[in-house]
Amino acid sequence: MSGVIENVISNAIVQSFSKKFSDHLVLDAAIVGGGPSAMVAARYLAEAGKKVAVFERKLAPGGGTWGGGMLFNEVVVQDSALHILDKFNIRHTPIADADGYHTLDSVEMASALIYGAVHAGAKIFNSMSVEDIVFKAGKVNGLVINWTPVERLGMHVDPLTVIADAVIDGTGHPSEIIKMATDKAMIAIDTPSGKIEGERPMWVDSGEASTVENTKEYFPGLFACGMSANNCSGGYRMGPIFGGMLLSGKKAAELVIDFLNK
Ligand code: 48H
Repeated sequence: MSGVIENVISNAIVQSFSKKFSDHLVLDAAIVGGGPSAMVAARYLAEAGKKVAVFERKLAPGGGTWGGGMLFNEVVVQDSALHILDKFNIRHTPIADADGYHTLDSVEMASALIYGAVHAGAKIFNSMSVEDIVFKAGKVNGLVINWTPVERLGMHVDPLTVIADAVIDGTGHPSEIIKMATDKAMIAIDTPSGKIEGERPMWVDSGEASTVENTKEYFPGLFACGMSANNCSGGYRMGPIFGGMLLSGKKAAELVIDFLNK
């Protein structure tokens, strides 16, 4: 009974997804987590002609963007990151009594970041969790992935792998990938202790600046952006202000482009 519409739909989805997935099993850059810093990094990498994919645990990418501040779905971005908002066509309004700061709709921001990354050529694989890294001959070579429902249900199902020249940890507060690298591959990362320093309490301006400073290559081929970078290097948190996340994503892409072009 092939050729009936029910079969045509199913077959088209299976074929189309299989092609997309197999075309992205070997990458220039693999990004873990689909938060705001990762979406910006993905777009800049794709625009530079790099083959890049994002693996996001949840059904909806966007990370902590959607909820704004305490579920009031607005966030704040400062002047220095407006050029990134403008690139993604995200509208913003100046805050009357805080020179240089702007509010914006967090749902518009999340959806525009995702759309911008995908339209630039990055592929997003949602509902996929990165459960391990590929670590060969002293180098991070890629990711070990599985379906999130498999992870959540604790099903005993072996994973698949994605090979990548560069890996970006965009997993937010827990720095999951760098933690795997330090715990399981027992590598020393580029921090004072050689380990994850741990996030510090709220200090908005310090946290915003250090998020960008701490966006770097922590081990050859292994980078961190956004809150993951802050956690690795012991930066302060900053609450619902997102300029640092956007600038961190851009910086991560620039570092990875340089690394790949060497
Ligand atoms: C697949 C994974 C895995 C995994 C996690 O936290 P995020 O929004 O990322 P950032 O760093 O770009 O943005 C941080 C910002 O949202 C924030 O929390 C701020 C500004 N906080 C300040 C404060 O003071 O609290 O997103 C990370 C994403 C999430 O969508 C996770 O589901 C995903 O990564 N993720 N995906 N495999 N192992 N771990």
